[in-house]
Parts: sequence; C-alpha cells; structure tokens
Amino acid sequence: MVNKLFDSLFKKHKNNPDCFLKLIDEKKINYDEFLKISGRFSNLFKNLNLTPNDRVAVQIDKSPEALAIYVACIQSGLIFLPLNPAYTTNEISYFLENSGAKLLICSERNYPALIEITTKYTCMLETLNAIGTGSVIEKSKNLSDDFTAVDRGGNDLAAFLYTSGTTGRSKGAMLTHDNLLSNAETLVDYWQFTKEDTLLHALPIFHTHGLFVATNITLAAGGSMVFLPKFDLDLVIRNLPRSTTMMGVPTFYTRLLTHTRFDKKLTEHIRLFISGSAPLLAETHTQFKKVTGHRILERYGMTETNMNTSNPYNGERRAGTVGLPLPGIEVKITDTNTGKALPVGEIGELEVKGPNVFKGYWQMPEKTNEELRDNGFFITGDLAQIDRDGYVTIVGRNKDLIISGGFNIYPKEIELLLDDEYGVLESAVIGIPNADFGESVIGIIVHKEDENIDLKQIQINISKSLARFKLPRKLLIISELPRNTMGKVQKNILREKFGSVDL
Ligand code: MCA
Ligand code: AMP
Repeated sequence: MVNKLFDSLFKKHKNNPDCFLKLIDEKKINYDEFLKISGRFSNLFKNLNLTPNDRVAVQIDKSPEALAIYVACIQSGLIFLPLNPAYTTNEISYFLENSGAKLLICSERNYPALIEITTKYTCMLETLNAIGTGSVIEKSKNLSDDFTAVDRGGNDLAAFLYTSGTTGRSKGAMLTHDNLLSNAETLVDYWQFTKEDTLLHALPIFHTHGLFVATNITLAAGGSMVFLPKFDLDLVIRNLPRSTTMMGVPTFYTRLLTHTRFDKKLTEHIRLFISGSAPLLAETHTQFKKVTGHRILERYGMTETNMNTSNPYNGERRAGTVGLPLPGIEVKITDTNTGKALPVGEIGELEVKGPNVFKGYWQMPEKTNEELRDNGFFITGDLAQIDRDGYVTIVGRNKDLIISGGFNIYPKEIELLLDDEYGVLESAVIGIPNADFGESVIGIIVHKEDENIDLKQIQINISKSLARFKLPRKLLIISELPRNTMGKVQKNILREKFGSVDL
C-alpha cells in the first residue's frame, strides 16, 4: 500500500518518541502518541462507513486533536475540508451543499445550530471540543490506534480549501497529495528546517499558512511546534524563548513591536521569522530589524498554490518584495488583456506554474478554465513586477479582495447582501488602511430615495450571514457611486475619498 502524503510526512514518525507538540500547560505530545490519536480517528471514520474521496468538513477550535483529524483524513484517503470557526450557519450551509461533505465535525456549542442543516444535506454530524472532548473522542477511545493507510497516489485529492471569488461564491480549491508534499519538501530545504527546530505556532489551522506551511514543514523536518490556541500577544511573548522559528501574518509582527518586552534578548533563540498571507510593510521589516536584529523573511503564496516565492534564507531579504521563485516553480508577468509575457521590470499579472499548483475548483470547470491555463500556468490575480535579479514585488491586485489580519474578504459577497437590504439602491465595499489589520472593511451605500434606511438594522441583518471578521466596520451613505465610462464602480476613487474615515 502506498499513500503519498501519509508515507512521506507521517508514517516515518510511527514509534518516534520525539516531541511533536508543546502545549501551553507544559504538556507535550510526542510523534508516536499523536499518530495513535489519528489512528483511532481513522478507525472511527471507517466505522462511520466513510470511503476514499468522501469530504470531511471540520469547523472546530484549534487543538492537537483537531490537527489529528487532518492526519486521519489523509491516512484514510478522505478529503479534508477545514472551515473557520467564525463562519455562520448560513456560510456552513453553503460549504456542505457545495462540497457534498459526508461528515461535519463541529464544537459541541454549535451542534444545535448545525444539526438542522446536516440533516438537510444527509451529512453526519460529530463533535470535537478544544479541550479534547466530544463525540469523536468518545466513539474512538476504545478503537485500535493502528490503521493501515489507504492507497493514494500523488494526483489524488488531499484537501479542499474554500476561497472566494469576484462573483461572491466560494470555490473549493482541490489540492492533491503532490501539491502539498512538493511544497513542504521544497520549503524545508529552502528555509533550512531541521529536527532541532521548534516552531512557534499561533496561526489558525483552517488555512494554508497554519495548516500546510507550518505543520507540514515541521512534520517533514521532524521538529516540534509550540502549539498555541491562537495569537495572544502575551502568550507569544512568553513562548518566544522556547522557540527557534516563528511564522505569522503581518499583524503578528506589528503587534509584537508594540509590546514593551519585545526586544533583541527575547528573540535571541529565534533563527527565523517568516511573514506571509498579506503584504508586510517595508517599514515593519525595517523596524523589526532595528528592534531585534532579525530580518523577517517574507514569502508569497495562495490557497490554490501553497507557496510560490520566498526571500532567500542566506541571501538578501529585500523589504517590500516577496523574493524569488521557489525551486521548481516558474513565475512570469503577463499583460492583463492579452496574456502575453511582459519584459523585466514591467507591471502585469503574476502567473505561476509548478507541482504546487492545484487541480482546479470543485465542480466549477468554467472557473477553473478562467484561472488555470492549458499550459499549466495559474493566473493569480495579483499585479506584480520582477526585477533583474528575479525578485518579485506584489504591487496591487487585479481582483477585488480585502485582506484583513490575514483573512481574505471578498467585497462582492458583502455587496450582494447589502443590495438586498431595505432602502439600499446599490453598494460598494472597500478596504481602507488599518494599522493593526492592514486593511479594514467599510461599506458605502446609495440610498433608495423612496425607502427609509436604518444602517444599524442593516448591520444586524447581514451579520446573520457573515462571519464577524467580514462585517463592515462602518456603513456610509453617498448620493452615487463613481463609475467609469464602462459603468464599472471606481473603487480607487472611493478608497481615496474614504481611506481615512474614523472607524
Ligand atoms: C478577528 N477579528 C477580525 C480579524 N480577526 N476582524 C478583522 N480581521 C481579522 N483578521 C475580529 C473578531 O471577529 C472579533 O470581532 C474581534 O476581531 C476580536 O476577535 P479575536 O479573535 O480576539 O481577534 P484577534 O485574536 O485579535 O485576531 C486577530 C488575528 C487573527 C490574530 C490577526 O485574525 C489571525 O490569527 N489571523 C491570521 C489569519 C491567517 O492565518 N491567514 C492565513 C490565510 P467582534 O469584536 O466584532 O466579535 S492562508 C493565506 O492567506 C495564503 C495561502 C498564504 O499566503 O499564507
Ligand atoms: P488566499 O489564498 O485566499 O489566502 O490569499 C492569497 C492572496 O493573499 C494572494 O493572491 C495575495 O493577494 C495575498 N498575499 C499572500 N501573501 C502575500 C504577501 N507576502 N504579500 C502580498 N500579498 C500576499
């Protein structure tokens, strides 16, 4: 039996007594213990009659057991589908319907709200809580921890990660065993991870960054992780001295810089700080260097591709750039209209190709064709330029996207909801600069003259369908939206006009 990802990242750790997870209560879980948890979960999945390629959706809080669910899915040939705990029942309903998931695992607190929709979609519902309790634990505690991994080749699917689009509908990016494995192996070498490394892990595990980049690298290298439930500034400060590396979104680094205890001494054990998921301001890079002596290594990736480019480990880390293409990955800049390659230094659309590039969007062939070319290049929607030395700089986006604290928010999804509200003629949602989150969401509304409008009520109404991090921090009314000659809303004008409103 061969299971590409499991054999390479997990199986080798069977009987490995080395520490894998260091928890906040000083508890430690070694590799062998961790694999036994996932072995029991795999046997539970078998008892639940799940078969290869079935989708397992999880909306659970971060915990060692939550991570073991990911491993059990890979071991069982199931497709892992992680979801943000902040999503509302409406949002979850869409993911279940679209993915056809056979099982949803949620926290006990959400069970009453979710049972109705899982019944509707004939999806099983089990529970798992952050403290390691729930039906998944109860039902698996007496099962064998031994499980022979299901046969899976490199081209088989390992995970669906949903990412939104300009239409406002989330798309399930299908990632294969090879996509995940190739990237993990490349990054271990590129960033020189070894079994001596302890990664400070404060990221969520429902996105590429905390799940695949951080976890798969640690597993590939055989190192350990200080596994924090979330990014809590004091907790991170306390745990830095027992770590050798840290990964984070830019908000982590700007918050660290505000802490009085954060200095050179506190970070002397760290060999590498890595940033991604959103632009790291050059001034943050510079200030971090001043305070700690460390040059944050910025890299660039996407849900559809994992990591594409990175500043070098040994060479020059250039602030404001996302570095060089990773080994085995091609990048090019193309004209947004013609798709033709542009000369060095010119700004255009960034396209990437390599073993990291996903297989397409689940049951959306037309979307896949729009973004994935026949020649294997994926059109990222990011505007970039590449200099003579090969360094890539992201200069903007050819897609309507807001990134707040590393979470992606698609304006269209919010505009569709606002437009349905009483008193709203039309709306535009934009991101404006925010020192903590990078960007924050605001909604701009044109009022229907013959209807009353109640902005507070609108916020309440849309909050039923939107995770809180997506909610506009402010709603404003204007008389009309600026449009170009083609009738397209000119969001750049709105960003200029409202970029500094008080939130
Ligand atoms: C929380 N809130 C937010 C955000 N996070 N609002 C806007 N943007 C956010 N990112 C809101 C909550 O809804 C809540 O609102 C209030 O802030 C407090 O919530 P809390 O959870 O306490 O917030 P926090 O702990 O301060 O969280 C901020 C955070 C977190 C630590 C920056 O958002 C985070 O961990 N971000 C990382 C995201 C990430 O991993 N991205 C990787 C994507 P209310 O008070 O109204 O209830 S992977 C990716 O992008 C690609 C592939 C890549 O390259 O990596
Ligand atoms: P997602 O795959 O949906 O999480 O988001 C990927 C998007 O995040 C990319 O297309 C970029 O727009 C943005 N992104 C990720 N890393 C960086 C970075 N280092 N600098 C600038 N933008 C980034």
